Amino acid sequence: MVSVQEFTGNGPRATLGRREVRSGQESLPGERCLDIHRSMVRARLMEERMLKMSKSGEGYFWIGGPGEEAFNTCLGLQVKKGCGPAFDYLHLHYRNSATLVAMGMPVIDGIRQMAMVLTDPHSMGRCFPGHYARREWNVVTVSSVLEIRHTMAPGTAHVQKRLGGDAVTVVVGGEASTAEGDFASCLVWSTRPGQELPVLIVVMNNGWGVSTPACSQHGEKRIIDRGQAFGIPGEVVDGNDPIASWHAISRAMDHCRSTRRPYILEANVSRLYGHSSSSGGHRIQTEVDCIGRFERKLIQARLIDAAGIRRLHEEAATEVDQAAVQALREARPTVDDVEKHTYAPSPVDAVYPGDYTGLPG
Ligand SMILES: Cc1ncc(C[n+]2csc(CCOP(=O)(O)OP(=O)(O)O)c2C)c(N)n1
Repeated sequence: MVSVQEFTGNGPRATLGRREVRSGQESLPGERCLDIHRSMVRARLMEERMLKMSKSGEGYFWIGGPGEEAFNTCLGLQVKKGCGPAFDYLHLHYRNSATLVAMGMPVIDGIRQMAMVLTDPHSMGRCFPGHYARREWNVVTVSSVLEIRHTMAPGTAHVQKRLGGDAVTVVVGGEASTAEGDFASCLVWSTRPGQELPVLIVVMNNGWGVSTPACSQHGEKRIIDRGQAFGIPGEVVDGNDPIASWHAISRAMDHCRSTRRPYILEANVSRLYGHSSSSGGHRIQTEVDCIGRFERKLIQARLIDAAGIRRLHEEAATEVDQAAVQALREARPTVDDVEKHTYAPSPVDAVYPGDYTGLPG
């Protein structure tokens, strides 16, 4: 970890780290801001390396989260991480890489999925990039089929509610996908009278569904307004602002943890490289870059200087380059691996192992 002192020479991290960085009425301690910033940079450089791999033939299709790092990092840092219903369940979107990095995923694991190698812990190299699955952290497999996670989320939340405690279920999707009926199912199932569920429904609003602008599709002013009919409170936050995002996530999680009821959080974010490699994967210069904006704030607060920021980017670039070199040397899945870990073993297998011929009619 690079320290504040190393960046600025202005004094020990303990002193500078206590300095608050403000955004409007809200603030965060300097030390927290530096940790968020470093995690955002590592996630961004990991994604940019993966995008490069898609163009150089070291991988194929790319889709991911550049432009969502501010919100997604703050989400990952506030998750109650662990395995089983006493911990938070995460039903994530394919743009949640910064959440995984903030939770402690080594960047090489994201790159391994891009490189389609057997060591990819999420899918053994068999899924698209950004399609994470971590059983030990309750990260439910990301599906390319939009919004089906919204019908699964009430299931994990139901178990959490039955168990007691304060764990919540977080489900994330884009604003365009909220047009799917599964989003409505999530609202209905999270609010059945007497059986309300601790689901934090996060809508990442980047203003686009592939190439269709949101303004041509939504009669409602804000996605969160759809929660009104169900009595679900909500909030819209500037997802490009890590300080505002941190506090909005904290309020939303507190609500779900303490009331055991749902909440909708809509984060306005950028889509920095378009939809995916299929739409070119070119940098969109007109979109706000949450990292550049946060860095100007950190410099202004004298927590870091331009040289320190440059060094941090260089370190992250070296880390992801080395990860790509390593990942590309690793073995790929074979035909025999195609179906592995797709289905849990059936109880029937214990009785008739590998032979179903003796099964009763
Ligand atoms: C059920 C389903 N319908 C359509 C698609 C094709 N598709 C993939 S991404 C996407 C747009 C999603 O937009 P949004 O929900 O706003 O998320 P974003 O990609 O902008 O983050 C579509 C239509 C799909 N994957 N699954």
